[in-house]
Amino acid sequence: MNNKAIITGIGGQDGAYLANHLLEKGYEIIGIARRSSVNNLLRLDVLGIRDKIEITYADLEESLTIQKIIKQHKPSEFYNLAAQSFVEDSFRNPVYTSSVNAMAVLNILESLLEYSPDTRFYQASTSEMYGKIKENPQSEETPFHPRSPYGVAKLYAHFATLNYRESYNMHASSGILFNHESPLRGENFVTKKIIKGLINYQKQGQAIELGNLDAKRDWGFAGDYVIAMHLMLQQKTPDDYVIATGVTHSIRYFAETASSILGINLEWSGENMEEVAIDRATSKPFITINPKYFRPAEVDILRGNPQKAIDKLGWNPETSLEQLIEMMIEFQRKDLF
Ligand code: NAP
Ligand code: G4F
Repeated sequence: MNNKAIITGIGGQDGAYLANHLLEKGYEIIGIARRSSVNNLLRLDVLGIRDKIEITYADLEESLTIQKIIKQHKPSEFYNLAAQSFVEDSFRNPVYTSSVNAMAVLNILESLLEYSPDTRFYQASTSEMYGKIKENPQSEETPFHPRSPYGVAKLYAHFATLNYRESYNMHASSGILFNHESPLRGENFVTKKIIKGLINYQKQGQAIELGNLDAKRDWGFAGDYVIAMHLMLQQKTPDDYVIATGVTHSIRYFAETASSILGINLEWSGENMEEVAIDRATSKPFITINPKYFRPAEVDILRGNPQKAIDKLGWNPETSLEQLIEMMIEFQRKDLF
């Protein structure tokens, strides 16, 4: 079989890192992106790989176009990374989020079954599906209880993937990925927002507004996680895998660590919505709380157990949170993205 991969969401954080990884392995890559009036392929430019990828423009909701692309290319591997990926926004746009994150995935599976049944399929599942967690840490066996329209839609796609595997013997796998970040992370997500905000504070003195500081996440590096996606599709049999570091930290800890690396001497003061982070050097608040960033239902804590991926895929999380923060800060100082 030829090494040809279709990647949806090619312009996103994971799409860019995965494309880079597969190009290094000699793959031909067809990237699906949606048309935009701004440059939504900037990450490919930053990694210097844009001209090595064949870009095809299609919205994931345009089911017939997606079908035609599959029929035309019959790829050896299909990675479905496109999604409305911002949990907070899914509360404002639940129907759209379900259309892209759930129904469009069903269309891809149907199209593959009809026109390219030997294609190996990867679905970008998520730790958000655990939501109100039933055990800690979470593994492939942990029951799901999503807490957002995003999580609910992703759970549908997760089980659709499982169902096509069981019903039609398709090589369809889901990676249950815990939060993964990088210098190329979207600026709405809390890690990038904090790092960009702190650097901006040092330059211009403008404070950052955040929401729930006490939620905890298991954060890894996106560059490590795309390696696991590829490994899943090289296995003889398809399966589901948790990809995580096994370590969890609060948003508060993330802000403290990033501040410390940047040389900002942080002191918390006040409580609840009145809590602020004070810069000891100036006595000014540089982090404040805005209730608008709280979600109608929160995922309080996530911590994954990646043992199955370690044992079966030979995968390992290589980057600590502290290394990740340093990498993000170093990149952000260049102000490229
Ligand atoms: P991301 O940076 O937000 O990228 C998502 C990509 O999907 C973007 O290129 C976006 O295009 C595209 N997209 C959105 N709606 C689309 C539509 N209707 N039609 C076509 N393309 C569309 O997300 P990411 O962090 O790379 O995540 C990749 C996947 O993994 C997503 O499915 C996400 O839900 C899932 N996931 C992420 C994490 C994480 O921590 N990063 C963890 C678990 C699972 P535009 O640039 O034009 O918006
Ligand atoms: O960075 P976040 O927006 O990521 P979230 O909601 O965990 O979702 C990310 O990870 C999922 C995997 O678990 C992916 F499936 C999903 O696509 C996405 O990549 O928020 C992390 C935490 C939340 O608890 C949120 O309430 O940070 C808290 N938070 C506090 N203040 C904030 C803020 N989040 C954002 N985005 N902005 C804030 O100001």
